[in-house]
Amino acid sequence: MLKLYHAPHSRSSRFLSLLEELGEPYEVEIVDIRRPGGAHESYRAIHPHKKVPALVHDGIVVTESAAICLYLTDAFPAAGLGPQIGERLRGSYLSWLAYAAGVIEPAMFARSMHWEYEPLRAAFGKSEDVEQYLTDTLEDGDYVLGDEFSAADVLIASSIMYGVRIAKVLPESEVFSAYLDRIFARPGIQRGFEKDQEFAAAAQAEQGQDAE
Ligand SMILES: N[C@@H](CCC(=O)N[C@@H](CS)C(=O)NCC(=O)O)C(=O)O
Repeated sequence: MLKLYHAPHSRSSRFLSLLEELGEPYEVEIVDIRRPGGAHESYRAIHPHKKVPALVHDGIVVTESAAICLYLTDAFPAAGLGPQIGERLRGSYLSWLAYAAGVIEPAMFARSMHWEYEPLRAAFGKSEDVEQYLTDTLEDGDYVLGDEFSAADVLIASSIMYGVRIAKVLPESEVFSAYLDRIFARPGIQRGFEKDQEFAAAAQAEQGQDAE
């Protein structure tokens, strides 16, 4: 059985979508990351930084979004959500997963903080280069792997969505908008969104009850 440790409207939300795309049964445990002091200390046994997402599968704990994507698509290859070892696009797939976590996320954060970029000191890329690379890639293909949707798109689309619509560190370009429309039109992604809304509403209702 798969269990997702999740907080509504957070980086774990995209895993509701990925799990829905995967079509495997899963359960969800809500982690209250927003309480003062963060998640309960007992959650550190699952995640070393008390963050979400975390996934447990048959007693194995997997943390870090890119690793969870890879774990799921390797564990359930029949879903066809990630190229397998030996397949032509495997290298690109791994590169995009690592790029999402190791380059896009820090580069966009650096941009939002107006950090001055020092190429010889920072291991991640310059945000202008990230923006250009994403634009060029998505001009050339519908997905980061070209014609093939994969779990990497779940990460990349959520970063672009956050960058464009929330942090406003990426432009609302035609290429980004069309890509987001394409990804968010997928039924599994939609179901994940709806489930996240339900979890958010339930958490809010619980908080309201606690306040009474
Ligand atoms: N590198 C982690 C980041 C996860 C992360 O930043 N999660 C945030 C929610 S969006 C969190 O749980 N924050 C709670 C905290 O830091 O106490 C990943 O990609 O999975």
